[in-house]
Amino acid sequence: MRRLPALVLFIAGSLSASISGHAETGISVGSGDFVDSSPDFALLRQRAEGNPMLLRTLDSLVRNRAAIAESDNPLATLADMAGLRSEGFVLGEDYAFGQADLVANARIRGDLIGRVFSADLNGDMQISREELRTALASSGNSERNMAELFILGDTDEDNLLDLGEIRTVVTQEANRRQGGISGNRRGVQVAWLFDFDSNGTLTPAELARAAAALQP
Ligand SMILES: [Ca+2]
Ligand SMILES: [Ca+2]
Repeated sequence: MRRLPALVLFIAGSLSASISGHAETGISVGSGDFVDSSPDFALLRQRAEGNPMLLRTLDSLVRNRAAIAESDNPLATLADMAGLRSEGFVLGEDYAFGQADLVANARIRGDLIGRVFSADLNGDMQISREELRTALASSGNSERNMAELFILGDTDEDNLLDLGEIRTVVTQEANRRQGGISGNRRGVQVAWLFDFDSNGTLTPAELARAAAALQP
């Protein structure tokens, strides 16, 4: 057990209104004057392993931990230093970084599925090569991506894109496009790092837990 400065306990304690139970969050401020944050720090390190950007961020936060703890608003300072503020994060509120990505991904999939099925002329929920040819002929060059998706997606090469093949190719294409948009957003990755219960939402309690984990 490592002794924590009173200020860290203040950080955790000041957020107790939003913490439903200390046992769940791992912050135990009620039973004595110290909490053991070393397992949490080890967890953050382990999660950052293999991600140079997250390792650099974590190192920088550790180097600046005194400045964070001694600032007027330690959690705000931590959020600024971690790059969270540039990503729509609001201090004191749940930050559903995971859901935002899920919604964006679903929209891309919806758009792709709509375009794929606009070629399904006989409505059997499959796209034949004939149907694709007719659809492309009537829509011009703007739908050239459709031909690529068809070739990529027809993995059994029977010249028919069935529902299973459509699902696979649409999922892959949506992930590829989204990776290009949001793959390296620092704030989202830091939110993922601090999301202790891995549910896609960084809560104020989890941010406080991360702040405590950074203090020796
Ligand atoms: Ca096929
Ligand atoms: Ca969470």
